[in-house]
Amino acid sequence: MRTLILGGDGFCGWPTALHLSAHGHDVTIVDSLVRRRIDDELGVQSLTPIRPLSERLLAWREATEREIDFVQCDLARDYDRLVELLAEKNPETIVHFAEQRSAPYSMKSPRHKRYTVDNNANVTHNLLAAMVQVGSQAQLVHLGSMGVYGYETVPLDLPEGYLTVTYPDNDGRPQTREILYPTQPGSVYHLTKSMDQLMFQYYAHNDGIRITDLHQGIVWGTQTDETDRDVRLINRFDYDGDYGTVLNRFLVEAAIGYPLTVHGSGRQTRAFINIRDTVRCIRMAAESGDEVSGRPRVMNQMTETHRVIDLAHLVANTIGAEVNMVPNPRQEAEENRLSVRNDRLLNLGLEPTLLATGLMRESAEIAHEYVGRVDTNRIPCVSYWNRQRETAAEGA
Ligand code: NAD
Ligand code: USQ
Repeated sequence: MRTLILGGDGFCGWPTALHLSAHGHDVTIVDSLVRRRIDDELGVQSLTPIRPLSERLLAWREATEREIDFVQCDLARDYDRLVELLAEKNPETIVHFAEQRSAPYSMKSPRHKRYTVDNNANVTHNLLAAMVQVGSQAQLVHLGSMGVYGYETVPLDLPEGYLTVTYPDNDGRPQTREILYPTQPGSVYHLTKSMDQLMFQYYAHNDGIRITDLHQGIVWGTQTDETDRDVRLINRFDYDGDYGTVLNRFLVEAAIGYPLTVHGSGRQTRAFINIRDTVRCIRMAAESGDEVSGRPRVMNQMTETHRVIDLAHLVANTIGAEVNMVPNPRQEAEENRLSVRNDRLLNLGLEPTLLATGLMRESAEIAHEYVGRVDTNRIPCVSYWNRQRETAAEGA
């Protein structure tokens, strides 16, 4: 299968590129390398020493005799290059990871909000328009977010993308239809994922583009079977206040004896998935294809839900750490319940890697190994959802 991986130098994209290559896909990575520049902007580095992409690709060739091609392209800006690329490679699958993915980064300032919308909306729309322009028959597999559903407590298991609603027509007869589950984004980043959904709905309906939107939970862990093969293939591990996600941050905090940073009450419940399951799910999505149905296939890509405070206690009990309740920089519900359907990936063969399986220790060991690379000044989350409003109010 000819497969393009957009955003293939990132945390999810790199191990996915290797996993698909190992399973016989003919992979091309397309990436602007903007994420490495954002590390420079923020003055942070991955906990793990990630190598330049050229070195990563050489290491993969040496380890497997398999080639992965790389094209550097800003997909939000260089539309003509994207069209050329689709025509030249004629991919059967396009996996789309190429977005600014941090909620805190998206809330840092008006510039960061505007960059996130500009980048994410343009990459997705450029891709869809280019696929139509070249008559691409590829299946587009996009990485969306569980967060588009919002984190209100609702008395149902979150369905996979669509909600069946019943309403009375003008004659009072009950009618039923399926609608996209109403979005309730909790950050500008999550807002862009909600916008993506509408673009997918439109292009699937109007142009018959085949789309699978994977609503993914928070990814934890770092290594996969493929990235483990050579130290030069090591995956990114973000721990800083902008890009570090909660469980990976707790593991690094525990490794350096930094009190675990639980935001607010800690009673926020979120969905999680291990990076090893991420790469498998994407392969299952790519290889199961999708009928041209005129609407996107949505699958919830998560394996378990946890409250933040329970994760903190789990890390404290397993690895040893102090738990600190810090003021919540975000505007989010103090508490929510969350229950999610994930039948579609289970039916495709997903065997969930749960926290209970002990893999947390593997991540903790990596955190220990690279502890010398941690900059503790970069741990606090200093992106405030409402700081500007508060500052304006204080000044008024
Ligand atoms: P990441 O920041 O590590 O990787 C994103 C990659 O996309 C980077 O290599 C970056 O350089 C590239 N990119 C961004 N804008 C681009 C552009 N305009 N042109 C070309 N390349 C561009 O992020 P990640 O953690 O790997 O996330 C990948 C996708 O998965 C994102 O869309 C994210 O929303 C989704 N996702 C991630 C998580 C998670 O916990 N990491 C959870 C759910 C969903
Ligand atoms: N949190 C803490 N302490 C921390 C960091 C986070 O208590 O040190 C809390 C947050 O306040 C939030 C929860 O943990 O309640 C999750 O935060 P997160 O940073 O781990 O995850 P989030 O911002 O939701 O974003 C991440 C990815 C994003 C993806 C999303 C999936 O960065 O790309 O879309 O997870 S989901 O959350 O399901 O929408």
